[in-house]
Amino acid sequence: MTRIVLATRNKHKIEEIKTILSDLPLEVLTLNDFPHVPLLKEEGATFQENSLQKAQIVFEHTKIPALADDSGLEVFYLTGRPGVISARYAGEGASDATNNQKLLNQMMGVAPRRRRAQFRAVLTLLGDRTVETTEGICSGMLAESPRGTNGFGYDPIFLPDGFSRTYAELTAAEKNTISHRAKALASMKDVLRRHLTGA
Ligand code: ITT
Repeated sequence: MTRIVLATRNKHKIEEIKTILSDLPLEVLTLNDFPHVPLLKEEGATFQENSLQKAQIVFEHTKIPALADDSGLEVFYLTGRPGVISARYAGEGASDATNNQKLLNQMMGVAPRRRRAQFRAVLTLLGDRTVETTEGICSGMLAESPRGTNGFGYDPIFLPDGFSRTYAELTAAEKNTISHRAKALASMKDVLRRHLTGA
């Protein structure tokens, strides 16, 4: 069976990606299978750069096609922040709760119509003769306070369009139908199917 390795150490991403790819005839490995791969640095200015960098490090060390995800939340009122620094918005090693609180504090008193935000995920598949990128966006708005316990990151404060519940109040199956990651993966699955059939 064809193998790929997920170039992420985020266990929530791993769970979402594995679930969404589960109907393809692929063996999906993770960095847990390759403990010698160094920590993935993220120094790029864009999701694309970071996604490619992560895939490159993992492909270099494993020689197995690598699938990387770089993602984050973009708030229009904050001209796209936290964006590429979503994971460390309140500082290196900050918890999800601290990042959420920093963002909510910055948005305190901002009217609902100015709370538009979007999640973006950029995926890169890198192999011997392959470099493919796909992107997914999920639009919505920032909640006033955290709600829900599912998921991770900014899930408790993001209300996707068409829902009165936050990402963290959706079931995993619901989130995996509408999320930024699900959309990027839908396009990536077309790429993977082409590779699997040699087309
Ligand atoms: P890897 O680099 O190992 O993949 P990471 O968590 O550091 O893991 P990123 O640099 O791509 O990944 O940062 C993504 C951050 O954006 C993540 O830590 C969350 O804070 C946020 N994020 C991305 N997707 C999310 C989602 O589906 N739900 C909530 N927050 C998300």
